Amino acid sequence: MENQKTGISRREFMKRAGLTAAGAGGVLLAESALVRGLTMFAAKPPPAGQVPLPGNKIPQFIDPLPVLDLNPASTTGIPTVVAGANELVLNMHTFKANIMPSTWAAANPGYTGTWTFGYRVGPAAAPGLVETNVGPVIVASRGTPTRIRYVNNLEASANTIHWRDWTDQTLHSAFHQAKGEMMPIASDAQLHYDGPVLAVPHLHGGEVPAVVDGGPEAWFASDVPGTAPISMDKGPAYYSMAGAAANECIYTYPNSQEAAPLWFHDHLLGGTRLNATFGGLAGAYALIDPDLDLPDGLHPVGLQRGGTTDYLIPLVIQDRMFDTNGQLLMPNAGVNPEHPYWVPEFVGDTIIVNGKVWPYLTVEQKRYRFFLINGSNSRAYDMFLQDTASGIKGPRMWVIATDGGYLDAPVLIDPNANGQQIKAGQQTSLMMMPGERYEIIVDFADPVWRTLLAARRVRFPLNLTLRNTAPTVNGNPKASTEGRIMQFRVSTAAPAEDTSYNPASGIPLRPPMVRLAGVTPAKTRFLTLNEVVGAGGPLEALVNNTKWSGLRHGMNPGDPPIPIPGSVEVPPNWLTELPEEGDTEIWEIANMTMDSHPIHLHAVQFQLLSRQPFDMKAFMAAYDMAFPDGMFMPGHGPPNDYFTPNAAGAIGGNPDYTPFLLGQATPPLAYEAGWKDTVIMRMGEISRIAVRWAPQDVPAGTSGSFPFDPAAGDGVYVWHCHITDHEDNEMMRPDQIQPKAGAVRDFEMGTDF
Ligand SMILES: [Cu+2]
Repeated sequence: MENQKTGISRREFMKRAGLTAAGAGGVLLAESALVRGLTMFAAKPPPAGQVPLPGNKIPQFIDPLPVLDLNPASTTGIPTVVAGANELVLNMHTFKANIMPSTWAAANPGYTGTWTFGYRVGPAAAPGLVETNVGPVIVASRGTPTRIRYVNNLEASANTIHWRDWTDQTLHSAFHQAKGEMMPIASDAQLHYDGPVLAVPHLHGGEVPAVVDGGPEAWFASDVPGTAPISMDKGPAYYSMAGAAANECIYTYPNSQEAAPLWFHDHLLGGTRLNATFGGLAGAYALIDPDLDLPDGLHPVGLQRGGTTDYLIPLVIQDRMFDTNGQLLMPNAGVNPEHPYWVPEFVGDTIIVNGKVWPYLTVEQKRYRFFLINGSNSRAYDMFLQDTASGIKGPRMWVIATDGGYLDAPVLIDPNANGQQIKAGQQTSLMMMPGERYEIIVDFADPVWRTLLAARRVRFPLNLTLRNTAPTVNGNPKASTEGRIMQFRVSTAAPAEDTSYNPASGIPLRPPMVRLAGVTPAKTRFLTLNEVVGAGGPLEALVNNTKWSGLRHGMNPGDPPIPIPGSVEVPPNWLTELPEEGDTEIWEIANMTMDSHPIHLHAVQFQLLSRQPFDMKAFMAAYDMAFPDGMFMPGHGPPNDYFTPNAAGAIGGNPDYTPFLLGQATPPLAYEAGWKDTVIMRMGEISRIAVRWAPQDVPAGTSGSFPFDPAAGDGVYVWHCHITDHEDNEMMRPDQIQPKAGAVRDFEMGTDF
């Protein structure tokens, strides 16, 4: 019997699911990719007029990595802005960037840069050719709000960025909203979007009021018209402080949270994969805390050696495909007729870092601090360093910060750990799925590594490759292309003494963070990740089997859609996640898909408690049986009433999973055990997170409130999968924090934001 969710026989599916559920955590991703591969489709043609340039035809390690440049108008580095009291203007532009290697450009004289989207600093006209399209690094200080005027000047055409070819108007998206329709327009199904480019900026990881969160329906249109008019130039959740032009929004972020490596990127409904992760609208936001007492040698935005500061180096890691003209090429042949242009997971065969194809960075034999962002659509990176010539792995890496801020102490990643150490939990690589960030320190004079080099008589200078071994829907990465992220050229230069913070010392990075484990939750929600599969492959992905709108089919064909029972309408959607401000909730999320998903919650930082395998076959049988006709109904919401607790006391509308648990719950990896806003949830596992709807530094077990009304202006947040191809196709839900009565606020709507 064929399973309607997977399109393959249930027995076949469960055999593989059982295999992965029993496996160790580290191999799950690989096996899930293998399983996914079975449902994958044959290669489809590229967009009309573009010929793919295979990644293995692009030279590697030709040009230096762009690093941060304290000139906000820099065209060679990453423009960097220290935010203060003044309004910052960020223009969303379409422009040319020097993404392709200079040797390739020299051999292709017709190439004058790759058309891309990007954020640029200042109100000036679109820039000329720049080295990178990566958005500016904004350095903001805790306690000093950052006011940003975002200006949408984006344009797209066959002569510039081929963005229109990538749009799919069958998705629930801003594109039909711009035409005044709540739902996709049937007559547009085979057509690409032809109006002005729509966009909305989101501060990822930011603890900000919902109206300035830049959610998917808060979009606004460019002042550059398309070929067809639109009837709405703002989304239903658009908000701005007073004084914005029609193609602008003005947001002020409170910066009230703990120091953290945040980033900002576009979040357009049905278009995040096009605008942000593939198009280029993304940048780093380093929130520092001037009052945080850091250990000697650690600087808020880098490392300190005596009187010298070495600024941190952002590594925005993304994958791309290019055409033979060096222009962005996004495959747009859908796998199902229902979505003619949507691709379930974009995977590029070329890696870019900070907007440059396979760059290199020359380093001295000393410590460096890096700020890593996985800014890709769907690609995970599992990373370690390796000497290119000898194959010796290392140096070691130390993780000092997660998505939401500093860890209590550095966590070692040792690629040469032995079996016993690995069994004891030692990690040998750093895994990141889209949306995750980590800050790491690498000592290019690591004494342990130098011993290994000396034993093999390897001498400096030497070249290291930042390797990637994470599989994709296409299987394992090719070692010669996707298996390489960038190169580090370690020179013979070395300081007489490196007085910067040494992570190997184990000196704490901060006073111990608040820990939410053990707090009695006000509510436990048990929710699911679901995949709906059509004739040709994945059709859509869902959280808790619920559409973005919260609407499901009526009882009979032809009936209008109806909201999930008990849900609350915040137009134009119906919400089921309505946590009370100050409450600590446990969210238990069962991944019933054949994929890993990085699940991201807006508004707060949370903590991963554990992951535990469950018997998917048996659970799914019970789950399916709980639906009205004893059969899974895609998009129906959970099978039972959302708000009636199940046998284990959890709301969410799903049957108790307890009888189906397998094995032990495993704690988060040591480097994940800090504040996170995006965590990897694997197939066949229940991932448990503790979410407190309050600031991070409120003591555990107490309530607390935000300095702003989180629901001011009836604003909503979202929670979603950060595979942007998934979030663009229903794997996202709006939610709203119920403000605490009587909470003291000092950041007010209308004046402060
Ligand atoms: Cu996903």
